[in-house]
Amino acid sequence: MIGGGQLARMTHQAAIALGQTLRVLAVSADDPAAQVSPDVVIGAHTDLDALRRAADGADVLTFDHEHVPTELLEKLLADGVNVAPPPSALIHAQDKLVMRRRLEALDAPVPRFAAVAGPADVDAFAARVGAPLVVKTARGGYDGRGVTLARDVADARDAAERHLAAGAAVLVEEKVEMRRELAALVARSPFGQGAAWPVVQTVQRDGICVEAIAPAPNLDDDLKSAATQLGLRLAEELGVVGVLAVELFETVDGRLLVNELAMRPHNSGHWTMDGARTSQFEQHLRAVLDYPLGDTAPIAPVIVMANVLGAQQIPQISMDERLHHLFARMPDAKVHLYGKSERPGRKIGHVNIIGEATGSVDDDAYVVEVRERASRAAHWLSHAEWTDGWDPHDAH
Ligand code: AIR
Repeated sequence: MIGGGQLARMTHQAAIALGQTLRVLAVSADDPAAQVSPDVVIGAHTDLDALRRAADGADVLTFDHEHVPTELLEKLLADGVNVAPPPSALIHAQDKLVMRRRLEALDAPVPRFAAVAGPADVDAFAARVGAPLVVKTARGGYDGRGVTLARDVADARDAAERHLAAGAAVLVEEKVEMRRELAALVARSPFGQGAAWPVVQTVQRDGICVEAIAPAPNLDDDLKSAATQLGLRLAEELGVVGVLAVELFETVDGRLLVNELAMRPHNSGHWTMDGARTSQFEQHLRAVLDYPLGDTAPIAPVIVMANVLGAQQIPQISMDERLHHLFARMPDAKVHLYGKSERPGRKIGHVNIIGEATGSVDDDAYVVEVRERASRAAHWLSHAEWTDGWDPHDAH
């Protein structure tokens, strides 16, 4: 796996059960996956020699992020390396302009957009669509980086010029009026088998995913099947091998629009580790190894995942001690820590809470309760602070 972050770490965890060893190409021996895999190659994902060393003798090469240049992957393909997903698919997760154009050609719903070569393109688009606008770099952004919400045309023009001056390809999009964000997570094997987990709702703060609710509560049946079919169809048409995440907007007028694609395990699928019969990490391995895919059924009416994001002020008490307190209060919390240093806003772990079997995902009070428990646990782990003021010394 190219990249040694948390996604590689959790993929390695799944590989163990399948009798596989995940070799990782990591930047440093401290990377989350390098800490746990016995087979680590240190190097950069932009260095062909390092990629070749990592691929040597492997059954298949896959990714923990989408940043490996496709030119290098083409060279690996020419060497005979089994690259999954192949660069011809991966390009749609790397370049938002390529992705938007291809999806439009496939008649898949996307926000209105235009490529920007200069300020005149922003003006022309704004004249057609109006403000506010969203200016994005075509490549490189994740967790909200490279995305500017512009209130008016002047703002949008400034943002575009700034990105263009830095040498980036730029696009401008309508600001979609959305009800919420959803994600359709699917997997596809080279054999052509597809499998989909239930569509989830994701909650973002400052462009970073903080929570995922599986399945998405109160989702209209037609939208549910449209999102699932779209995920499976895109995986097929783009030739994806492995997990594909389709990030979606549900608009206020009840439509779906594709925001972004990711071709690897994805934050919106972390709930599957404890909440589905097959986790996304195992499924990604099954898919790239061309095994039959696993059962994607959820094991409870609702499962909520909350990210542990580094706090502004790192707490005095150690993570070990925080964990101790969390487990004392919430024995059912399923915790996944990534072995990362704490920095403000950085994804350092997540918590899954499995809802009681007697509940229903369309019962608002039940979902609110599970969400509160998940976010309270995650906040405790990052801040060493109980959001409800709970004090263990008062509890009997
Ligand atoms: N990642 C990659 N794209 C999106 C995400 N979340 C994961 C990968 C990558 C890690 O985040 O596992 O290696 C990088 O995290 P950080 O906090 O070091 O930037």
